[in-house]
Amino acid sequence: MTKLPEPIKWTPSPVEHIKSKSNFLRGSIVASLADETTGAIAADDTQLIKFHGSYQQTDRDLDAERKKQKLEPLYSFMIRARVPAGLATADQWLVFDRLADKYANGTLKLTTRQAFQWHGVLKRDLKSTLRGINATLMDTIAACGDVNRNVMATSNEGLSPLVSEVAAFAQTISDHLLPKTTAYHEIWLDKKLLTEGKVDEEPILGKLYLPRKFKIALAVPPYNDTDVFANDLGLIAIEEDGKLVGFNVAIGGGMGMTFGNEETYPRLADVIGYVAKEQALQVIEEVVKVQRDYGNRENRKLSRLKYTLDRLTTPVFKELVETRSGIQLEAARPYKFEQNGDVFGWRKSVRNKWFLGLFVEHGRVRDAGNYKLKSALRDLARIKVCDFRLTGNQGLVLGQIEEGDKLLVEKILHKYGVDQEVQLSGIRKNAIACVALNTCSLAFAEAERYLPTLNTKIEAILAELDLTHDDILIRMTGCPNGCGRPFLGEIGLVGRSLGRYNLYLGAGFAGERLNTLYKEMLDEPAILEELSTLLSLYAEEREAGERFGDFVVRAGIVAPSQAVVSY
Ligand code: SRM
Ligand code: SF4
Repeated sequence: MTKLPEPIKWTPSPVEHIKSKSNFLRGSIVASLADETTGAIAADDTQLIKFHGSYQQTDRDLDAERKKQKLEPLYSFMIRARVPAGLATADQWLVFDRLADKYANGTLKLTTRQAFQWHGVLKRDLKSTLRGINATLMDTIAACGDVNRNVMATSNEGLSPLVSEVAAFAQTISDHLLPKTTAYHEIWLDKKLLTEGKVDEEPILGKLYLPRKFKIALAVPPYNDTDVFANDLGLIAIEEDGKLVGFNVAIGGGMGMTFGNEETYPRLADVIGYVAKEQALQVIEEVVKVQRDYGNRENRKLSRLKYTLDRLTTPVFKELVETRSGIQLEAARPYKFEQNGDVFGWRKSVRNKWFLGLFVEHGRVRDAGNYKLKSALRDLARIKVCDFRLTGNQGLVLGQIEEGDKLLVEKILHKYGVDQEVQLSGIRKNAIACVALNTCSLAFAEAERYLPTLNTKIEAILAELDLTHDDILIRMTGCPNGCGRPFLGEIGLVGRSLGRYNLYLGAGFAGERLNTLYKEMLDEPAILEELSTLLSLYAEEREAGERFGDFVVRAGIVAPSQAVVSY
């Protein structure tokens, strides 16, 4: 056996210092909340509050004007709930809908990791909003920060008999890896008694928590709708005779990169082996602990597991996990993914309940003109005919519907103009756009507010080529951090500056091959011109059943990029 490496002693980054002196994530958040002289919180607390599920933001549309008027920026907070496997009840939906109106900007945002977000909450309303969420027995702990984030899993039980067990396991993982500090309950829920005479401990995450965010997703083949290979740790459900027996384990995925920094890159996870379901939690915990001990704590740009993996090499990382857990992974079992987008329309589960996959453009739940999605979903929640399952593609599945209620569901959707019969183009229903402006502090360009308009223009091109109903994956983000997983788009548009995007092409349709940079700094006319040429070629020269992403690679328009590998 080779000698395994020792962890490196890093010079701690500023964020490591903040965590270290925070007394298990308390910092001065209580004092910050009480300070009425500003809408902001103290600088160190802006790092710590992420662990509690919130980000301080400004309204970027107003930043310049307020600066001119010598006003402080319009500070507000984004709140993110932790929703393992994206499962929410009708009662939770109703409360969340009300919180959006009462304290936030009137919309609910369904994220690319199956979570809820509220934007625009003022400091004075933070506590009430968090308490409102907690009153529904959902919380926001570890939805952000250097911890294990929301655990994703396929939520549409109409897709496979394995889905409910896999989703329940996602909840188990989420609970197991949660921070143990009682800071959250003290600060937001006033539960002081919890800490009396008790010292906080973090047996898994450690006193300094993880070096960086950590993400886990589970997928049930043939559906890769959680983009399992974009995660630090991916688990692919393996079945035998219709029963879940275990998981293939994939490590080292991540989308984020920084323009101009060659050391950073998007990366797909490597499949390192198979583990039986009874031993899976132990292996998961050990992967987290290896990253905790070996991850870079000096340079946050290089601290995700993917960089730890490439520094140590995959075989060494795997050996560390096996040696420390005492569990040998078996050879990865065969599996096949067919798609990573959502499945729309009605599906029946093995328990004879119906599930309706619903399109929600970029996850924004609101009423717009005659399309009153927010009202429709509120009505459905009121009469409790379904539960609400968020997908990993900013979509929604209405779940557990009785046969006799199907018509009623359709009638309510129709009443509010949310008809499922509406013929969405293949490009629109598969499109993902991150939040970007006006709330994201890191955005260089628009995404959610712009992609719908751009798609309308692309739809005109597609219509001429008779490609309207071809499924094509387009993904846009306002910067290269990758929140909409743009490097897994057959067409990826990544914001460089206002109105300018890098165009990436050629990802696989099932999330198993990254795309490749094709052209830089394109404005809208240039994007449309490029896509018009490429889509025309595709319409003329594609082979039967060939996907757009595969075509551009086969035709030599772009070189193939990294694909999933097995060790
Ligand atoms: Fe993200 C940071 C929004 C999924 C990679 N992400 C942010 C912040 C919090 C900006 C910030 O740090 O100030 C964005 C808040 C915008 C806003 O106003 O809401 C933000 N990320 C989102 C969401 C809401 C996008 C969406 O439109 O759905 C997604 C929330 C997920 C959730 O519920 O937890 C979201 N972010 C992702 C994903 C996709 C995924 O996880 O499958 C990624 C790529 C995968 C990955 O992590 O590698 C992603 N977000 C990032 C990064 C880059 C991390 C990196 O390793 O380089 C940042 C920046 C950072 O961490 O420094 C970031
Ligand atoms: Fe913000 Fe960039 Fe993430 Fe979009 S990809 S939400 S612009 S950090």
